[in-house]
Amino acid sequence: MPVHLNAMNKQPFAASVSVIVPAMNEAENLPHVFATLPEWVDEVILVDGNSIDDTVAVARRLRPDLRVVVQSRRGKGNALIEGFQAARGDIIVMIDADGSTDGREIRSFVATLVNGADFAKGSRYAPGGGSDDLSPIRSLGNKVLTGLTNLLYGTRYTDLCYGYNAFWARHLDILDLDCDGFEIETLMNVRAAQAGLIIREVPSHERSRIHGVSNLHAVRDGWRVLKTIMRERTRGTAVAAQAQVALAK
Ligand SMILES: Nc1nc2c(ncn2[C@@H]2O[C@H](COP(=O)(O)OP(=O)(O)OP(=O)(O)O)[C@@H](O)[C@H]2O)c(=O)[nH]1
Ligand SMILES: [Mg+2]
Repeated sequence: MPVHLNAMNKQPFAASVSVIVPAMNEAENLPHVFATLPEWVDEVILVDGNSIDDTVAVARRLRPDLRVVVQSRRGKGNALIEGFQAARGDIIVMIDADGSTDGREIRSFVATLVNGADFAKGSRYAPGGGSDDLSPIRSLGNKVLTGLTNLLYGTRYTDLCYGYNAFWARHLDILDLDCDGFEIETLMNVRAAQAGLIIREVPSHERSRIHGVSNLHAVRDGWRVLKTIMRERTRGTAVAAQAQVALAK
């Protein structure tokens, strides 16, 4: 039986919060990232992608209470899914380890959930959001993929491919995540919509990665995202029916 966290001391919200941080060779960035995490988060789980630098040692030094999961396969999607499975909080927040996502924004994500949303989706294009990091090619690709998703799924997303999101852990079963790569956010977004979850966008400002190089390849990963958008349509009806039953419970 899973162990659940009680929302602990200092928590401004009546829900416990797990922060999942996928990290592959991010030792130099972790001090910056962990410094932005609110003191009231209940647990931080680092999912290591078999880093060949000091990622795990640095992370443990910075946060003795850290939980470390070593992913079983490769890719950010696999890392996040295994981190989600290990989480014990009521709310799961996913952030990057490269310094591009600001932990101080966790408060708005959690507030959005506590105020009634099932899924709080970060957006760099919502009023108040922004990016120092999006190249013109990535921005164009993201806009096209976001538009296609909105057309096919009836959503009103402004930013499909963004890795800063939060959701109630109880929805993990409905999301039923099963992918390995950077298409993970797309998969979450389309499945959340198909399941009829209440989705609210949260403005977020993305900064540039501080040290190191990106693991994302625009064409390869854009193609994986596109395939996910097209493939998931056929899954829709069955999932929607299942989800309605689960949500009604
Ligand atoms: N555990 C694990 N983490 C990964 C893997 N691939 C990427 N990550 C992490 O996922 C986060 C996002 O990956 P990035 O390489 O920064 O991709 P990106 O943010 O799209 O690219 P940039 O904007 O250039 O930084 C970072 O914290 C990475 O360390 C992986 O295979 N395993
Ligand atoms: Mg990044």
